[in-house]
Amino acid sequence: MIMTQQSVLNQYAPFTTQTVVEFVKTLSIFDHPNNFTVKEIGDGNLNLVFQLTELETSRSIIVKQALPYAKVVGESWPLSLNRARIESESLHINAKVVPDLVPRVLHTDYELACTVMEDLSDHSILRTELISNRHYPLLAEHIGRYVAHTLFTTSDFALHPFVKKELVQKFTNPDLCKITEDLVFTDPFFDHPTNHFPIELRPAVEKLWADETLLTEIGVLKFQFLTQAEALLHGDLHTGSIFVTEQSTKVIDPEFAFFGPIGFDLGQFFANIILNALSKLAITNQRSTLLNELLRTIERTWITFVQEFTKLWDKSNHEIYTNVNGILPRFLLKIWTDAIGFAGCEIIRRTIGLAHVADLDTIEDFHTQIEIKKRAIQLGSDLIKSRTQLYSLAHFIQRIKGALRS
Ligand code: SR1
Ligand code: MG
Repeated sequence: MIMTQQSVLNQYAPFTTQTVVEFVKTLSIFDHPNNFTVKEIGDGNLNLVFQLTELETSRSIIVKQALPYAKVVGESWPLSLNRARIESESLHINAKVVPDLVPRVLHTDYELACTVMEDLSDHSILRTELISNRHYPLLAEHIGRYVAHTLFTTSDFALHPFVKKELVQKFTNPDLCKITEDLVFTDPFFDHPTNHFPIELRPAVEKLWADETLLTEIGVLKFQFLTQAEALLHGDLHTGSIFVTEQSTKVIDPEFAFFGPIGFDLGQFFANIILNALSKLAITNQRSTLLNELLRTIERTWITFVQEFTKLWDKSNHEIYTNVNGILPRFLLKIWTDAIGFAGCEIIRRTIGLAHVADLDTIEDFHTQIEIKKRAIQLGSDLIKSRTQLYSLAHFIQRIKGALRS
C-alpha cells in the first residue's frame, strides 16, 4: 500500500528522512522549521533514530521511532510498538528523580511510536569510550545515584500499593521482556540457533550446557526476572545505553522498562564494565591503570547505590517495615546477590548469544580474543554459581581480579 504524506503522519508507518521532517514541522519545537538537515543515525538493534538540525540555528533534536520488528533480525521477529510509550513514560518518571541523568523528552506520539528528545551528540557512547581506554571519573557516582533513585522511588518502599500496582500494569512489557527471557536467560544455555560463537569456543560452551548446577541457578534467576516486580527497571542498562562527557552522564533507551528485580540493572551495568575489563587483557599499555579504574567504577557504583538507597529509605519510605532494623540489610544483600547472578548471565550471553559486545568482538588477535572469551564464560558461570558466597564487594572484586590475572 502506498501511503500519502498525510496518512503517514496520521497512522503508523516507519519514517523516511522526508516524512520525519514533515512530522517535526507539525510540532512547535523550532522557530524556523523550514530548513533542516536530517540523518538516520540508529545503530542499535531495534529502532530508527533520526537527527534533525535546523540550519538557521544549528539546533538539533533526535526523533526515535520504534519499528514493528527487531531490526537486528528482521521482520520475522515482530515486536510491539508499545515500547515507544514505555520508553517515553519511563523517561518522564526518571526525570522526576534524576533529571540531570536522562535525556529531556520534547514530544511523544503514541500512534507513530516515536519520541522526540534532546540531541546528546555532544556526549559519546560509554561503550565506545571504554573501548578507547578513556575513563570517566563521575560515571560511578552518576550510575549509582541513577539506579538508587529510579528503583527506590518506584518500589513498594516508596509508593502506595495502589499506585505501585497501577504502574506495574502500565509497564507490563511482554515483547521486550521476552527478548531478555530468551536472549539473556535461556538461549545461551542451550544449543539454540540464536547463539553464535567461533568453533574454538565450542568445548567451553558445551561444558556450560552440560552443567546441571549452573542451569539450576540460571533457572532460579530467570524465574526471579519473570516474577519479582520489585521496582521499575531500566531493563537494558549496558554501556551502549549510557552517554557520557567528562561532567555529564545520560542514561538513554529505557524501552525494556518493566517491574522486575532491582539487582538486574546493577548486574547488567557491572557485567558490561567487566566485559570491558576483560578486553583490556588484549593490550599492554596502561593495562593495570585501566583495570584499576574499571574495578573502582564497580566499587564506587555499588557504594553510591547503597548510600543513596539508604538515604531514601530513611526519609522517603511509605512502608512500615522500613522502620524494622533488619529489613534494609537483608534487602540490600538480596539486591547484591541478584546483581552478581544477573551479571554472570549478561557476561555469558554477550559472549556466545545473539547480541555480542564490541569490547570482545573487536579484539584483533583472534587467539587472544578466544582466550579472553573463554575467561568471560568461566567468570560468568562462576559468578552465577557462587553468588551467595560473595557476600561483600571485596569478595566480588577478588573474583573478578582472578579472571583478569595474566
Ligand atoms: C533483539 S535485541 C538484542 C539486544 O539488544 C538490546 O539492546 C537488548 O540488550 C537485547 O537483548
Ligand atoms: Mg537499546
